[in-house]
Amino acid sequence: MGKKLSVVVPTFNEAGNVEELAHQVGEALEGIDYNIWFIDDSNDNTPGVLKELCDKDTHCRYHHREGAEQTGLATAVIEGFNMADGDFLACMDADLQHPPAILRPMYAAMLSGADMCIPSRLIKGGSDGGLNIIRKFVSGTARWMGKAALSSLRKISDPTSGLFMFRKEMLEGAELQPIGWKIMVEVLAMCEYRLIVEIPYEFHDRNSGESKISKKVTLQYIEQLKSLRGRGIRHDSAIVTRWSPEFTKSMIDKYCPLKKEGEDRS
Ligand SMILES: Nc1nc2c(ncn2[C@@H]2O[C@H](COP(=O)(O)OP(=O)(O)O)[C@@H](O)[C@H]2O)c(=O)[nH]1
Ligand SMILES: [Mg+2]
Repeated sequence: MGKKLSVVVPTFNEAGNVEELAHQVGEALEGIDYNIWFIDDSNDNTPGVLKELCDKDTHCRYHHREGAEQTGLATAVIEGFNMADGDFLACMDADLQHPPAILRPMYAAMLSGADMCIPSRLIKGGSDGGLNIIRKFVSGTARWMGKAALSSLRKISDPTSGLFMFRKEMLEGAELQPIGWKIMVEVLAMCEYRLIVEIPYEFHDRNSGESKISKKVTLQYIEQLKSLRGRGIRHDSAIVTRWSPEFTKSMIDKYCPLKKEGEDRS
């Protein structure tokens, strides 16, 4: 499986999550060439925990932005995308709300020829169980606003989450402006692509620590949508295909099968 995957993980005070995340990502990507890039703006002991983790797990790298001019989720993710060396780049939250096991079917989707893979909570086999009723309403409103503002989002069932994978070349020539939190919306509006694959996943409760979402984020999202209406490119001919849970399994078997117990791993 020759293509390298870099998983970019933005972190803000996630000391209780990063080790478990790295462990689960390692299990999910067994046999696949991968690394994890933590881009950290924490003001607690997370940098120390990340240093220890990176010292013992050679798949892990971290970049702590102490007193950086640029902080915030979107700038962190874009910085990670620019630093990472994978052929495919993924973005994933640190708090295990995005189950790391989903990375393997996402990788299979990329090997099958997709330019981008977007897991969805909202198609058959998916669930947004990790959200309370208020967050479900906020999340639904954000999706509705995004689709109303930008035609590029209309065919995508779950365009506003922070979980996606894409070919690194898609960044060439694309001017991503890191406003706010919705970095996938920026990628969907600004990058060139032909084929997007959606696969179902179950969104979970946060493992440890607290959410950092704030009202400011909502205002930044509105600002971002307004700006993208002017900057965004058209994607009228892009194709979005949706994989069922069964088909997703068969594609893992075809493109990146897990080695069975006792099988030669060389
Ligand atoms: N580097 C960085 N990461 C952030 C920042 N704010 C949030 N994050 C990370 O972004 C991800 C999503 O944040 P979270 O608080 O879980 O948002 P929620 O899932 O919408 O409640 C988590 O991995 C956070 O640690 C930030 O300012 N800088
Ligand atoms: Mg979260």
